[in-house]
Amino acid sequence: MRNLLADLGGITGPGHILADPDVVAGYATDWTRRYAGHAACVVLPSSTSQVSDVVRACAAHGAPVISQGGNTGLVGGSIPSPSADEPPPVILSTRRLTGLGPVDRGSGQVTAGAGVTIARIAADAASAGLRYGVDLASRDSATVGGTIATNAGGIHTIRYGPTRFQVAGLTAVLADGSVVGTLSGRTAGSTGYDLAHLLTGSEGTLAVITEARLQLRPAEPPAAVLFCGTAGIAEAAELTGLLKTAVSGLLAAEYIDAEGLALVREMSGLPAPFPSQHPGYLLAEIARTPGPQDAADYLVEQTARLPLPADTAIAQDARGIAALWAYRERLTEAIARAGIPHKIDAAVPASELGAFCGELDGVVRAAAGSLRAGPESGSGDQPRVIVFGHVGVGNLHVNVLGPDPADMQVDAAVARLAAAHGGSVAAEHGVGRAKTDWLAWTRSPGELAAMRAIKRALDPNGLLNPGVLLPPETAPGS
Ligand code: 2HG
Ligand code: ZN
Repeated sequence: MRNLLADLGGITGPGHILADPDVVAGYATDWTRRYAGHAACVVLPSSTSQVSDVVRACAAHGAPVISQGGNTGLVGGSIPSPSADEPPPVILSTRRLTGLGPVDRGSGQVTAGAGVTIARIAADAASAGLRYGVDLASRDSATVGGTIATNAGGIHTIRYGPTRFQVAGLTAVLADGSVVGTLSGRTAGSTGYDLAHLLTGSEGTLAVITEARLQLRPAEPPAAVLFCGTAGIAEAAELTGLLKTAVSGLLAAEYIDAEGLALVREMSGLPAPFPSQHPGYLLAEIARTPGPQDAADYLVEQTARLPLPADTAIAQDARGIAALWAYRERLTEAIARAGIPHKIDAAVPASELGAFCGELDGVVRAAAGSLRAGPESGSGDQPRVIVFGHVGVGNLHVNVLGPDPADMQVDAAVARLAAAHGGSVAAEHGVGRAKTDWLAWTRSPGELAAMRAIKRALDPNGLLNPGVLLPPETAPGS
């Protein structure tokens, strides 16, 4: 191990190898504090060529490489395994890969290092009169590399699609240290397998992404945000469907259930949005469309035909818009302050959202029944179930406070329920370490075999993020 650290120090300079156990523990523990592992050290290369040398050195020492961006993941995908592996893995942090090229106004593209934050890309795009299509509450820490590795979605997926839709090219280092990819941003040309899109969503298991060419979008400032009190997720989904066809620029459609609103208000002191409470709330953001009308006329005209609930607040100025977004944006932080949550990021078809949420409480209670309650239980030691997320694309975040964070029964039960409703056990957060055992509920045996074949071909020694995304292979005959 001493040789490994010396070899890595020879590549990056010894100042960029972190081996102090307390410092390493910070990188080896995720944002939720639910996943933690062991690592030999953290290495911070500053270029693609240094990443290549680091991967080669780790391969020579047989040390697994765990790539990590801003460490904002929620499923343990950039956290080493908790078992005391021999040899211990190396966390390859991309935080020093912060190069950001000029926005190319002709193509509307920009080249960014894997360690550039989403907030920085957004600011850079805005200064060129453009916007980056991926935005999420963790924008100040989440990185280009991490969001590509997980194919992150965020609040504007309904408008621009997930990260995959923004990737016009990338550079990555494979397990043997070779560098692949292109940053030309060329969109025409079909010459076989598309590595950029194969690596998007591969969660660090096939390569270490070092740079990306990102497609930016025209700036679409919001004209208004609607905040509606609804009878629950089914009504919120129905309203979203109506909005999708009635307004031309639906930028976001987000859901918060009553428990989520109560918690965010409890933790942040935000005022109640309406005098009476509702089972759920829909936040819809609508873009200003080009044309002579001002925002108010536009909104009146576009929404006049819609059966909006009586309790609908409409904000049209920046301050009012930010005040309504605060209920949604501060939710994850509010939950984290209340305890260590079970987080299940699932996708469910729009037509099944009502049924899924209708069964959710019962399923959670049944699964939690046999568990020791943690200190964050709801009243009467019942688990506290919070549902929110990107209703416009059927991506819900189920958070459960109360049951022992180390136990996965509640998580598995919710994931199974999503799969039973034709959904996916993972949506924008990825599979990570948390969900590998459930992949077969969503992917067919043929698909899993193809995924394994790709992994074996690109990373025959299982060097990159072992234990993430794919479940461990069962030995023949076992
Ligand atoms: C969001 O949509 C993030 O705010 C985090 O994906 C979700 O905290 C969560 O469960
Ligand atoms: Zn989300």
